[in-house]
This record gives sequence, C-alpha cells and structure tokens, in this order.
Amino acid sequence: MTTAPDAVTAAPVPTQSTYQSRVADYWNAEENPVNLELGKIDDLYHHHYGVGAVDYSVLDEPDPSRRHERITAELHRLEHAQAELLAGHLSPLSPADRVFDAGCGRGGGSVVAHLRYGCHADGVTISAKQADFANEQARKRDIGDKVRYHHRNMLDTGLPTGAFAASWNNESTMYVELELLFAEHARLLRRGGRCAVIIGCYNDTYGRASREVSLINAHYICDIHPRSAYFRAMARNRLVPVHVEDLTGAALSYWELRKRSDRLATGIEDSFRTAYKNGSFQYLLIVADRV
Ligand code: SAH
Ligand code: GPP
Ligand code: MG
Repeated sequence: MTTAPDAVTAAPVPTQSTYQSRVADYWNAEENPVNLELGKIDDLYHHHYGVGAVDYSVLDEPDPSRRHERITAELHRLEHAQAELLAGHLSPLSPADRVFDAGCGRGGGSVVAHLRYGCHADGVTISAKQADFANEQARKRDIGDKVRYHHRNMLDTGLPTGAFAASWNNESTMYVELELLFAEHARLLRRGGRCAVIIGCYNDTYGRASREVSLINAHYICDIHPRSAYFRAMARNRLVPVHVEDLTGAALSYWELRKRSDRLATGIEDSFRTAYKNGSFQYLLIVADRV
C-alpha cells in the first residue's frame, strides 16, 4: 500500500472548536460594570445594546455619584426597550408555548419573554458560568420551573424537534455559521413558528467589512457577517422574513451616552459610533416565519 507523502489526515471534529472555547472563556470571565451594574437595577441582565431616544438631562446632574446612577439607569432603560422590542415580535404566544433563546447570555431575554407571555423558555449559552448565573436568577424569581438555561452549543442544542413556537438570537449570531444556526432554528420551530434576530451586520453596499467592524470583531472575539448572508441562510432553511427593521438610527444615541460615562464605557464606543455614522455597519431586526 502506498500513501502519498503529502496526504492530509482528517482531524477529528471536536465537539467544541478552539474558537468556541475562546468565546466561552471570554463569557466565563466577563464582568464589565456596564453589564453587571445595569443588571443589578432590576435583576434583568442583558448583553445587548439599547434603542430609543436618550434623556441627555442625566449628564447635567451636578453630583457625581447621582450622575453615575442616572446614566446607569438610562442605559438600562434603553437596553430593556431593545429586549421588549424583540419580545413584542414573537407574538402571539400563550403560557403553554415554549420558546428558544439562542446565545442567551445571563438570561435577561428569556425572563422578559416569560414575563410578557407566561411561556416556557429554554436559553442556551456556550458559557457554563452564564448558564449557572441565569438559572440562579430564575430560581430567585421563582420561575425556574418555566425558564431554564443550558450550557450547550446553539448549533446543536439537543432540544426537541418542532417543540418551539418562537425562537430568537439577540446579538449572538456573529459567533456562528449562519447556515448551521438557521438550520437549528428551523428544526426546533413548529411550522408557523416565529424566528426573530437582532444583529449587527456589515453593509454589503459598502463592500467588505470596514476597519471599525474589524475592531468590533477583535474586541468581542466575534465575526460579523454581511447583511446578505442572513437572508440567504434564512431562505435556505425555510425561514421567510415578515418584518425587517433597520435599527441603526435608533441605536446611535445609546453609544453617545455610553461614551460620556467614565465608569461604564469599555473603549469600544467610538468604533460603534463611527461605523453607524459612516454606514459600514447596521443594527437590524429580522423577523421570519418558519414555513
Ligand atoms: N442574547 C443575550 C446574550 C448576547 S451575548 C442577551 O441579549 O443578553 C452573546 C452570547 O452568545 C453569549 O451568551 C455567548 O455565550 C453566546 N454564544 C456564543 N457562541 C455560542 C454558541 N456556539 N452556542 C451557544 N451560545 C453561544
Ligand atoms: C453585547 O454584549 C455584545 C455582543 C454580544 C457582541 C457583538 C455584538 C454586535 C451587535 C456586533 P455585552 O453587553 O456583553 O457588551 P458590552 O460589555 O460592551 O456592554
Ligand atoms: Mg452590555
């Protein structure tokens, strides 16, 4: 038997890739005040940005500690508005329905959906620490029987086929291959179920990803997709858009306020401000029906 000297040996596919381990490390270590201090206000922990008009009067507050408190509350109000906007597009849902939260972070989005509809929710995160944290929050709220979090890969959840009335990704699509992601949504959703995503994507009309998009990728260890890739991957997986909303304009003032806070800004604010303004990056809501 002869073997070509340059034959490539196929490496076994690991259950968690090196990239996914790095992503998990990031979220297991993450303790930014901009996430924890906002979450503490009402125990709704979000890892996404905000939408809506800012009340800039918070910046006029003369007392420094009161100013910090007011900026924190204002950023949280805008993040909460973003979560409610997404949850509002999942309707109609009843308390008997089950929903899937792909890349659930510390769990805020599933709690928002449960409080709104009374539904069952399953959140999935690649970070064991986030899943534990979110389950502890659900237990403290006494909703642990209906809202559950799992330390799993959202591309291969092991959750039951066709069991879900709605599903979403809130700022978590940029960590995965879209074809595989939407195949898993399509598998989990019943026919007529709703899939909603809020995404940051780069604008194909601009060409390739801009410098700012690359800086955002490096900051979060993510890989922002072009806008076109979403519609292609959805169409190939029986997901037909019913509503598309460009939230870029509504998202900008959140970053303007966040930049003005010495204690909450993380250093990524200018990349978002520049990318939104130069048109190379867009913040979109896409809602689709599973046909
Ligand atoms: N949707 C949440 C969190 C967004 S942060 C919110 O709105 O608050 C991005 C999340 O994606 C993190 O929780 C991270 O753990 C998760 N994530 C990234 N890659 C993942 C994967 N392959 N499987 C499951 N979760 C993943
Ligand atoms: C939000 O998380 C950020 C992401 C999930 C990654 C990138 C998102 C894009 C839309 C490109 P966070 O709330 O933990 O971020 P931060 O710590 O900056 O508030
Ligand atoms: Mg945040």
